[in-house]
Amino acid sequence: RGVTAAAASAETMEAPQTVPTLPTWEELRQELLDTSHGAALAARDQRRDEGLAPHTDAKVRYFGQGRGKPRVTLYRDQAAWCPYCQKVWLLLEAKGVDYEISKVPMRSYGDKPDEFLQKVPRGLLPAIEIDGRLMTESLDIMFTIERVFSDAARPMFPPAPGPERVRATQLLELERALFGAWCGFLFRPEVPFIGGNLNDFEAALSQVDKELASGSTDSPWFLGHAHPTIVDMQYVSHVERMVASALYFKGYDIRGKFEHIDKWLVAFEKLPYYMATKSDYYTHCQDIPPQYGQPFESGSDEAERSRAALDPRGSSLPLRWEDDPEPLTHEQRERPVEEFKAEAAWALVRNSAAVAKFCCRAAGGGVGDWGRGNPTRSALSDPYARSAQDLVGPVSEALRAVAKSLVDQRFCDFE
Ligand SMILES: N[C@@H](CCC(=O)N[C@@H](CS)C(=O)NCC(=O)O)C(=O)O
Repeated sequence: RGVTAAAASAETMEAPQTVPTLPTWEELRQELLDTSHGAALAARDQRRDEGLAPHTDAKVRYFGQGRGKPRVTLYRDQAAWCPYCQKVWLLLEAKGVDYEISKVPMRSYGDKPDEFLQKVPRGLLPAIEIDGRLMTESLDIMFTIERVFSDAARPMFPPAPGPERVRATQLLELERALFGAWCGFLFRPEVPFIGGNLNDFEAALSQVDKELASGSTDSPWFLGHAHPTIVDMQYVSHVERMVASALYFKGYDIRGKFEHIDKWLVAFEKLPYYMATKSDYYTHCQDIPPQYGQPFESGSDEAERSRAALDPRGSSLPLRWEDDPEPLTHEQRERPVEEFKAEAAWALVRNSAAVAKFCCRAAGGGVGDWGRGNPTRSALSDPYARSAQDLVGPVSEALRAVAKSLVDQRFCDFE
């Protein structure tokens, strides 16, 4: 860009702009650390590395004083896209049970290591070890965690037989019905005029919304406690995916249509540990097809509009968050935009070598080989593609310019 600007100004006989010097990654790191946002991000990273903050990259989590090897190991998918892993992860966080994390790719994103397949021959995630005993099946895992680490003052499921337990059990059944209706809505062709798949999905959502409305007025949660329970966790990971996919593939706005579901999601969004597990709409819409199959896209105006607005290929700068169909959380709305820019720059600085290498895969060797002809393998994943080594240096330099622009408006304005 600097060279182009100099050439352009030579043609027009204007005084050439001074080409700003690009800082090194280390200089960028220091520059960020000298700001309050950067210092806060470094402190956050340190807490995460010590296991004291929820984060997708945390390798261990401690809630008490002890710093030894936790009794629990959670085997979770690498990219934090597996909804069944998310439920278990949320429960451990909500209960404050110390745990270690071992990441394993889902089959759509890579091959599972042999050590994991020896433990879990079918390869299913999540899996958990409690005191060295391994188990699978997310709901069984959640009930086992609740039993082994019971806390009578904060029950995660009604412990005694009675009406509350009956209702909690019925709510778990309703969740499976909602899941089935979502699958019908997304993965079966649309029925013209009758609206069959939509009607079933909408009826299930209405039922869920009614259940959320029927509880205590002080509590947004299904069972009326001050905290979310296993019932809420059982729902939220798939509702998160339903909200994103219904909008993107069908133009159907669940949060706009169902007030109590929306309030319940807002309550989740106030929990830092939920936010650490949450994904964004676009990511969900890309990670659903290799895992579940390709949804049927609606051609309605609403669907076309949502897709265009959510797909980054259609975006132009400056981004207008007010128009984004994915709502910001209350906490995100309160934060100044500089904080987000600093966070993005910090992420680039911390991971610069890996990001540059990743960017250069598209021009490298073996691109697309792994996923070719197999729709259950994500075409975007390509774990064995080799980066074009000769491009890593220039790409890294371009990324330094991006990072610098994020924290220095003057650099951004340079033409
Ligand atoms: N019923 C199981 C379902 C678990 C499941 O379907 N897990 C998926 C990921 S979301 C899986 O491990 N699939 C194999 C893979 O992708 O490698 C549970 O509740 O834990």
